[in-house]
Parts: sequence; structure tokens; C-alpha cells
Amino acid sequence: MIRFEQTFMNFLIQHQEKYNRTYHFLILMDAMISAAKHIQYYYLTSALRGNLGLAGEVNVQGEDVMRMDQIAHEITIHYLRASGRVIHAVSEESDEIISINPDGRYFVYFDPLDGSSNIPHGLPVGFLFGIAKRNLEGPEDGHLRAGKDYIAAGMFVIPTGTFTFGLRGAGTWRFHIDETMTFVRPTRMVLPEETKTWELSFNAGNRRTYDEKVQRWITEHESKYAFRYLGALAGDVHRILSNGGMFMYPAIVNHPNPKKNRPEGKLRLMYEGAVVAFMCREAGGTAVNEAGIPILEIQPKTHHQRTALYVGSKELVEDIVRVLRTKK
Ligand code: FDP
Repeated sequence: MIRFEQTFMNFLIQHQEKYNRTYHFLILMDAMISAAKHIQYYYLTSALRGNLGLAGEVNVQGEDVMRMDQIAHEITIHYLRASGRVIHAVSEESDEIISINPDGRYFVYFDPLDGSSNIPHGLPVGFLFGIAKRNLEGPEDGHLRAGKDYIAAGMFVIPTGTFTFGLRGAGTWRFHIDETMTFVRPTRMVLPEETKTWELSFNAGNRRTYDEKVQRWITEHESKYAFRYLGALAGDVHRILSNGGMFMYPAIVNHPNPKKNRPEGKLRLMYEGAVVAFMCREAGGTAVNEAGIPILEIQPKTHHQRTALYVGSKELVEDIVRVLRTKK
């Protein structure tokens, strides 16, 4: 029996009425969905075409390999341009901010293929994005927006075909791709309060490089929770949004080779940290940086700014904030 399910676009139209968004936003989201499907197709078939390698390599057919993340970037920019609704975009794959249409209405900050260590294996990666709206009351200076000013943020887990989407004031929702490549079956994500499913997620290999007080916190708490780490932010946060717990990528301050320290953190604020922090807030959670400052409050100074990240269930994040704010 054929079952017709509610699609992402129908969901948006319904919520648009409720939250007074315009058709411009539907057009932009249609572009994002098209880009995600297109990337999904390339990723699913790229092992066959030999496109999972590094740029500059030659594949088995003797052709130059184009990096998957570069392909994903070009696909996304194509759809954003075609939408006509975007003033400028920030992409992990472009050094510069990409000007698109000065008469557009939105700013889009995205990482088209995140979790690069999974790419050569064809394992899950993420396409993350945050969206902010231009000033409609007066002149627009195009400044970089903090996460608290995003109107929506989302992440596609590719190629598993799940899409998690936070809409300001309307919650975080998860969709699945069906046999016609349509995102269907919205399910509202609310971080579970019950701790029995909670997980901790961090790169355990980096553990001794964290600040001592963070190391101590891990030692005290790790036995209470399951440990899971995929190495692709979208996949790891996908689990936390369902099961609860905390994902963290702390600052690296005790590396045996001091040149490899990253006191400012590794992840990118605008299209990684703020995106997952936004979805987490809409699902009842929270996110902070190494100083315990809410990620959504951080005003970016540069578009590729990095941040340390602690994101997930409020109780756990607030607990580590107490530790982060102590001196030793
Ligand atoms: P990657 O460097 O493999 O692209 O943002 C980068 C990111 O992946 C995140 O997706 C992921 O959570 C993290 O970095 C993984 O870093 P490590 O390999 O250092 O664990």
C-alpha cells in the first residue's frame, strides 16, 4: 500500500503561516534541499567514479580527481545563485565571502561536506548551514551574524538521508529521505531528560591535550555514559539530539608539540558551532565555548573564526560550564 507522507516543503508552508515567514524563505529552502539531494547523489556514486580521493590525484580511469568537498561547494553555490534570494554566502570551501545578489534577502553560512576523514571511506559526512535575514527596516551593512540572529539552521547527514532542521521559535525537526528522494516524516526533536540514553562524544585521542580541569571532568563523568564518536560533527550531534548527552571539541592546550595547540578551538563558529547550537537550543539544549560563553551569543569577527564547543543536554553543559569558569 502506498503511504503519502508530509514533505519538508509542506511542513514549511504550514509553519510559515504560524511564524509569518514569506515565500522567499520557501524558495531559499527549496534551493538548499536541491543542493543536498544533488550532493547526496554525488556522494553515493562517487566511489564508483573515483571521486573520493584528494584533489590533484588521478583516479583509476586516469582522470583528475575533483575533491568531493569542492564538488559539494560548487553545487550549493549554483543553487543559491539560482534562488536569487541570497545576498552573500560563507562557505568552508572558499577563503572569501561569496557575494551573490545585493537585492537578496538572506545570508547563508555553510559547510557543504564536513567530516573530511570519513570521505575516503564513503562514510557519513554532514552538510551544515545557518541562515540569517537582512535588515528589512533600514540599510543593510552585511555584517556577519551571531547564531542568536539566525532564523534557521540545519544539517543533512549524507548519504544516510536524514535532515535535521531548527526553525527559530518552532523547534528542531528531523526528516528522512524516501524512495523518491523527498524529505518526509517530520519528527520533533526534544533532548531526553532521562539520562539512561545519554552519550559523551569527543575525540578520545586528544584527551590528554585538553585543559587539566576538562580532563578531570571527563575522568569523573565518563563511566556514567556511553561513549560514541564518528568524527563528523553532523553525525555525532545527530546522535546527541536523539539520545541526549554532550558532544565536545575542547580547546587543545596541552599538546606535546606546542605548535599543535589550538587554544581557540578547531571547529568553525559560523557554519559548525552556531548551527548545532541553534538546533540544540530549539530542542531544549544549549552550547558554550571554552570560556563557558553561549555559542549563540558570540559575535563573529571573521567568517572562518574557530571555536571550542560543548553542546548537548543542558544539565551536562551547565555542569561543565561551572568547571570551565573556575581558574584551575
Ligand atoms: P573534519 O576535520 O574531519 O572535517 O569540522 C571539522 C571536523 O571534521 C568535524 O566534522 C568533526 O567533528 C571534527 O572536525 C573531527 O575532528 P578530529 O578528526 O580531530 O576528531
